[in-house]
Amino acid sequence: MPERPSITAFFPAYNDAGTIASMVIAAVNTLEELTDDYEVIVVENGSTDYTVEILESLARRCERLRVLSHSEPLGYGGALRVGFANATKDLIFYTDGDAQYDPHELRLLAQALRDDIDVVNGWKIHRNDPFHRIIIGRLYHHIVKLLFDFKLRDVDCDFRLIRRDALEVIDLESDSGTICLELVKKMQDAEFTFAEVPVHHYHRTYGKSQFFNFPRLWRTGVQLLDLWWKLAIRRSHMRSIAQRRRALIQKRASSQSWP
Ligand SMILES: Nc1nc2c(ncn2[C@@H]2O[C@H](COP(=O)(O)OP(=O)(O)O)[C@@H](O)[C@H]2O)c(=O)[nH]1
Ligand SMILES: [Mg+2]
Repeated sequence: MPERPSITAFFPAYNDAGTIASMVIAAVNTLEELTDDYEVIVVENGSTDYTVEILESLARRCERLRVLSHSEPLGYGGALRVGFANATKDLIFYTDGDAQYDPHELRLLAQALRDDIDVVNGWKIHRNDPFHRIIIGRLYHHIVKLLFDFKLRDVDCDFRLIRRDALEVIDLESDSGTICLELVKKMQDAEFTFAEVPVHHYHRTYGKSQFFNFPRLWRTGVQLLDLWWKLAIRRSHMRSIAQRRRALIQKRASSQSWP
């Protein structure tokens, strides 16, 4: 891997008009410090505020920005899958378009990416969400840790830097927020190495959470059990992971630029 690897930064955005412009600009400024070869992608679908207008205006001014607008509902998982599929650089960084994380802290992720690390995952120093959400979030954390045997400190932290070749070893299927569990579980099962760095988490200053309402909580519970059945019990994903991981190890070993 070159000393300054190329980076794709992407954000899922749904009704994030109040935050998405600053996210893109903060990402561009940080990427310019870290690499000469980067792109920024925003995956938007069906926003009813002025997100699309802001993004179109930004894209006219910033040639490195690609806006992928979809009219069909993607869901959070669908939006992440579109971002991953369209990323073209060696490293992929993503975080949410609602500015609850700060793209400047991509620097911290990049510093922690040693040659033997495949994923650098943030962990929230202090979660800035409403009190009831913090309590339910803690409960969720312990339940999923037990169900999926997660080694990571904060699986739910959507602030990650991932090597694209490692990501290509796994297939992601989730359409909803459970995609984070699927991503981390499959990367863990593929024996990729993780580093973890503390990152700040901020109050949502604009719009409202797509996840946190009670019908959704129920649906998330059902999706969680479905994922647990597939990934922790049936484990049919392991066959393709093992084959593709072997191929990746060979590819990395034969690649001259790989240390
Ligand atoms: N494109 C797209 N983005 C989404 C969708 N659902 C959520 N997002 C974005 O993903 C980010 C995280 O969603 P949010 O509702 O804040 O989740 P929370 O942080 O867990 O409360 C936000 O920036 C949302 O705009 C979706 O269906 N499509
Ligand atoms: Mg949020």
